[in-house]
Amino acid sequence: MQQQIQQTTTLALFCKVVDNYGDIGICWRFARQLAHEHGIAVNLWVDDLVSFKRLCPDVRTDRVAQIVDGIDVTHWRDQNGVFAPQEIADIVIEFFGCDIPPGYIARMAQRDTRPLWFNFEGLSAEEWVEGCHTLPSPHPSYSLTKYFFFPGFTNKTGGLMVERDLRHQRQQFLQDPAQVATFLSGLGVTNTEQDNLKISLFCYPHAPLTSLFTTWKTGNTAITCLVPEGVAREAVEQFLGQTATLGAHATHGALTLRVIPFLPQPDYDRLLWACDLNFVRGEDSFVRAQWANKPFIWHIYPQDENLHHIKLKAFLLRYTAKTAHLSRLALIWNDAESANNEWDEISRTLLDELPEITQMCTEWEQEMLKNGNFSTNLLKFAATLA
Ligand code: TRH
Repeated sequence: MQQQIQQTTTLALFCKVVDNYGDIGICWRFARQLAHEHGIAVNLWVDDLVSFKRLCPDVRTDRVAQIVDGIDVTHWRDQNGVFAPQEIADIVIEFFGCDIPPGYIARMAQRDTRPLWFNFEGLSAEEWVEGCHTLPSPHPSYSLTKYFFFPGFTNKTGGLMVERDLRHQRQQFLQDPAQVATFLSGLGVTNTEQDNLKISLFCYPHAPLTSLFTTWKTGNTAITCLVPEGVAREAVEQFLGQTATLGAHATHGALTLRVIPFLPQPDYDRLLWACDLNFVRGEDSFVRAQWANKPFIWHIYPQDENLHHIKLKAFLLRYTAKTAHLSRLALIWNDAESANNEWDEISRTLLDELPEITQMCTEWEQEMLKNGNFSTNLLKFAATLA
């Protein structure tokens, strides 16, 4: 027998941090939405509290169990454990196919009301996603079925994760120049620099940063580039001529580079909103840049045999139909195409085209909103199984 989705529903979300911040970044966002917008009692199991703390400073790294922002957080230390029936949630979600403890699965199979079980998959614009979205996978030995649930860019996928009041929050922030100025000056941006073209930079270390910095510093546009501490350290230090500690900054030619803190997630959104162009990476900052309604360049998470280039091209095909330069720069940035001495021209033209591209961002945002919100879509699908 299955259960109805309702306010008293409990949900366990299992997150293994494979690398960087995307895994916990996505799970934390998802957990908060389920709890705050849908009233679900969420238990987030995460194996790396140190990475978690970086984007959510309230997390205590020395606690096995804690409540953060109304969400039960459990430090997932190993695969052992015997679970009591009342510990098993109504809905169980494993992020990116992480293996949940065998004892937990065994107990899921013993519940009179079987939990609804989902695998939260990775984001891709490739066409095959639509065919795999919501497919069932029966467990080989227990009477349990797990369903694959994919985020995506079409209405035949789960859509993208977006908070109910995000647009409103963004509009309120941007309509209040004093708030934006206070936010930026809190990051060290001077009054004079507030009028510069503002760019946030979050990428993997292998991006062609030296070429980018050279173009910007020799160009005519005054730029302030904000880099969270620890990001692209080597190239940033080369430009600064000093250690890239918090607050370090230098101006060469038209470019000022500033090392800012790695921000809590809500402030990272504000950074994306406040900038004119955002360099983002991985999966979650990539999606947040789309909700920031500002032009962005995506540095995709690298995979063996350049599989990520297929993913990148699939996205660009959907996204950049109208802006050849944005697409070309993204391909060069990800080493999917060679610059052929055109780097300077392309990156400069891109700056000229920013107003036009910003218009396109608005159209894209509208299109993506039509697919609904990932969390709500997942719960709606769960209700069809209940
Ligand atoms: O950190 P990432 O490179 O994470 C990656 C990707 O998710 C990739 O797909 C995955 O396979 C790999 O991890 C294991 O990039 P991403 O996805 O943008 O995650 C960064 C998170 O950190 C995101 O939630 C935004 C957040 N963040 C802040 O909260 N503050 C900051 O200052 C910055 C720069 C990021």
